[in-house]
Amino acid sequence: MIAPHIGTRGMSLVADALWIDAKLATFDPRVGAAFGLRDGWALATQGERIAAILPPNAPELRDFREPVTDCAGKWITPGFIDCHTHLVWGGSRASDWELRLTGVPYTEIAKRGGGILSTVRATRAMSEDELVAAAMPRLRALAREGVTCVEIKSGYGLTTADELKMLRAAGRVADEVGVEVSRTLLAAHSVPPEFAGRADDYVSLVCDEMIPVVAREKLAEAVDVFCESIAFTVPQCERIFAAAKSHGLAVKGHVEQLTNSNGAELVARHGGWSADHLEYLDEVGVQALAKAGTVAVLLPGAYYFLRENQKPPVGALRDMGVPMAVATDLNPGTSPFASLRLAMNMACVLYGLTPEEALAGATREAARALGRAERGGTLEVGKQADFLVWDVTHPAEIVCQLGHTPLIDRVRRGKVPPVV
Ligand code: DI6
Ligand code: FE
Repeated sequence: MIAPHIGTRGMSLVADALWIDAKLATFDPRVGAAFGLRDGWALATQGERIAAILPPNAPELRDFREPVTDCAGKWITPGFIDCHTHLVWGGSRASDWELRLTGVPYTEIAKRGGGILSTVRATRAMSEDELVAAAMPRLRALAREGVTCVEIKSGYGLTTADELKMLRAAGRVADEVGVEVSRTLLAAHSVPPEFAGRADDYVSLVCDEMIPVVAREKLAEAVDVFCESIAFTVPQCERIFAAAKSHGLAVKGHVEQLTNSNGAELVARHGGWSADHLEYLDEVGVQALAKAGTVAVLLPGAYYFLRENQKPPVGALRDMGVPMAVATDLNPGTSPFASLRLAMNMACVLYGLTPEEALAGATREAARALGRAERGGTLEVGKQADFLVWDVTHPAEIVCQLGHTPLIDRVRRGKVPPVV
C-alpha cells in the first residue's frame, strides 16, 4: 500500500521534480469536486512515482528549488490509457468498408471469408519486424494525444506461431514508442480456415497449447474471446476462461456486440477484468457486471463504423454503478482510427457520456479494466507519475476540440520522453 508520508520528510519535500500552480484533474474519487479537481495545487514526482500532491501554500513547497515547472493555472490529467486495441495487424480492409457502405453487412462479409479472416491472411504473411513497422505509426498517433499505457491484442494470427509473433511485435512497438503495454491473447477471435467446421478442436488448441506457452513466456496478462454468433459460443468461451485462469491469466470478453449472447454474464461469472462493446447488453447483464465489479468498456468507434443503431445501455450501467471505460478498439475492420480523444468524443456525442465520464473512462476506469487500479489511472500519491499537461481552460476541451492536440507535456513514469 501507499505510504502517506511519501515525498515529504518533516516540512521538506523529498522529490526530483515539481509542477506548481496546476489545475489537477486527479480523478481521485475521494476528492469531492468534478474531475477530482485540486485547483492551484502542486504535484511532485520522485523516480517513477507521484511523491506529493500539495495545496498552493504548503510549507513543504517553500524550500524546494529545481526543477520547478510553473503551470500558471494549466490543467493536468492522468496519462491516458487505451484499454482495448488490436493495433498490430497486416494489410488493409478499406475494400470491406467500401462494401459495407453499399449495404453489405459486417457478418455477411465475414461469412464470405473477408472481415477478420482477410486480416489473418495478411498478418500471417508478415514477419514480426514488418508488423512492428506497420504498427508504429498507429501507436505514435495514440501517444501524441497523451496515451501512456495501451492494451494490445493478438487475434489475427490464429496459429500458435502467428499469435506469438503478434504478441512479441506488440511488446516491441510499445517499447519503441515509450508506452506501457498490457498484452492480451485473443486467439478466440475467429475460427481459422483450417479449422472450419471444427471450432471445438480449435478451442482445444487455444486451451492446451497457446494459453500454456503464452503464460510460460509471459507474453500476455489476459485472455480475451469474441463471444458472438459469428465467432465462439458461451461454452467454448467458458473452456478458454477456465484454461486462462488455471494459468494465472486474467480474462475479458468481446460480448453483446452484434447480438445478445449472454457473454457479459459469462465474463462476470469468471470475475473478468472487463466486458467490452455491450451494444446488446440487457438488464440481467448489467446486474451481473455490477455485482462482479467488472468494467464495461465502451467502444463507440465500432458502433460508428458499423453504422449500428443499437446503443449500449449507458443509463442502466450508470444507475447500477458499473464502471465505464472508453477505448478506441483500434483495428482495421470495425474501428480504423488511432485517436482516443475521438473515441471519448464519440462516447459523449453518440452514447451520452458526460465529458467527465469520458475522461474518467480513459484514465481511472481504463486502469481498472487493465488490472492497474492500484498503480495508475488517477493522480494520487504513490501511483505511477504518468500525467499530461494541457493548454486548455476546461478539461471538456480535451474531448470537444479535435484536429489539434493542446498537449504541452506527456510525462511517463516521472520523465518527459522525447517527442514520439
Ligand atoms: N469486434 C470488433 O469490433 C473487432 N473484433 C471484434 O471481435 C473487429 C476486428 C476486425 O473486424 O478486424
Ligand atoms: Fe475489439
